[in-house]
Amino acid sequence: NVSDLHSVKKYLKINYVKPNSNYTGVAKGKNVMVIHLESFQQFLIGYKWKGKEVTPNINKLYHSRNTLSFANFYNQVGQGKTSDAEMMLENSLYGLQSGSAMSSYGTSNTFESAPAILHQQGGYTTAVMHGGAGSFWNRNNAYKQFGYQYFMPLSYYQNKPEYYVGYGLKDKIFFSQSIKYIERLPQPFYLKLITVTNHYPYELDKKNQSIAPTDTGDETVDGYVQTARYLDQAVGELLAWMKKTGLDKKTLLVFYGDHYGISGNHHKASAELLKQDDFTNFDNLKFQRVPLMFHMKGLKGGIKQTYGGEIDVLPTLLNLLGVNNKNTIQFGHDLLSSAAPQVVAQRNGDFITPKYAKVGGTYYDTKTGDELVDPNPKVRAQLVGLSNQVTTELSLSDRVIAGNLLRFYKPKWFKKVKTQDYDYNSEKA
Ligand code: GP9
Ligand code: MN
Repeated sequence: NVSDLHSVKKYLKINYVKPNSNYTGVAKGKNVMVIHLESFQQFLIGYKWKGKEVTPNINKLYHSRNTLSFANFYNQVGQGKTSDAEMMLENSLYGLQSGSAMSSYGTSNTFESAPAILHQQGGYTTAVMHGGAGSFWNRNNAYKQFGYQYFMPLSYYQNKPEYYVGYGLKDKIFFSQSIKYIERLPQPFYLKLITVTNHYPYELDKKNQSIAPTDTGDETVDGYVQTARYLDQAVGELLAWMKKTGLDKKTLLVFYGDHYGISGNHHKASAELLKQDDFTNFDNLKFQRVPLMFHMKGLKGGIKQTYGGEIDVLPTLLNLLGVNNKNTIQFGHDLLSSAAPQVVAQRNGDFITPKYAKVGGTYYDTKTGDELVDPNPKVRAQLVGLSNQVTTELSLSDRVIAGNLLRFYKPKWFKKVKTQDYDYNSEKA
């Protein structure tokens, strides 16, 4: 009910962080292209197998002086996987403890999402393209509530058996067929391209394999570098096209990994990949790091050590675009702000900060990875404080979604989305 909304507003007001004004509006009016890197973990960046970089194109982007890269950026998804990542990026609201928020609440909830905000405040055309079924994760409904004007799922693409693997079109084919749609989007646009080839179980036809599988002997792990390499090449092709057409000069690119590729059930193989003797639960928490990169001609880049997560992408993006980010119901913070809180929640209540981490019932020293055995009372109080803060934040976000609280929130700067304005439900996929 409405009083829940007041609690949320109060919490967000107390925890508000002013964005970094040096970056406010540096990408104003640019197109925004969000490239969803399926199951792409941070450890892949710079990773070499048999002496070769697995992802040379993404590595180059990561180190470019025109890229803001984040070395300690964590995925924060739960069971909703990709859809939780999307929920966080579009709304700065967490996914749910169980199930998928987009599936359970995407059809009927009110949202104040990135596409609607950018359309209303920046005149953006908004679209999602994905070479998989439109109904997966309830996208065909949820995107309407998010205010996406266009959604091009698989039914908009030419499909053949050799084009497709796993959940959708192979990334190179998906990107190359997306071009004709991208070219027709009125600018500035806010466009999300969702890749899918680098998805468990990491299958790829021989012809597209350009690096040997790893040799841990864990079958569901060893193909990961091959599909990651393929995704990297697809990104390379997309960037080359953007350069050729000049679109790169007018566009802010946002790259993010949605969640792990190698789950916590593969400690032995993970240790081998990282050339470590063992792989602890703390290592597995650090394994949740994924890339976040903002790339644009002229952007003052650098590799940032700030700890953050998917919840923080929208506030960071809105600041770069110079779009209002006050009085919003968003749980994240501008990652470029020197006051960013750097407390990164995991959906299960675990967390990591530059100093401390929690996995299950165990606390760790983030710097050393050592368990904190018998911390002194002062540290103990800090740990409990952090733990409570994380739980509070998650449960307040849950209340926003489960209580559909945004229907009560009517800020001056936002007009409610009318889903009947959008018609892409007719797609047959
Ligand atoms: C399918 C895709 C996969 O459309 O986005 O979702 P995931 O299994 O990674 O959650
Ligand atoms: Mn995914």
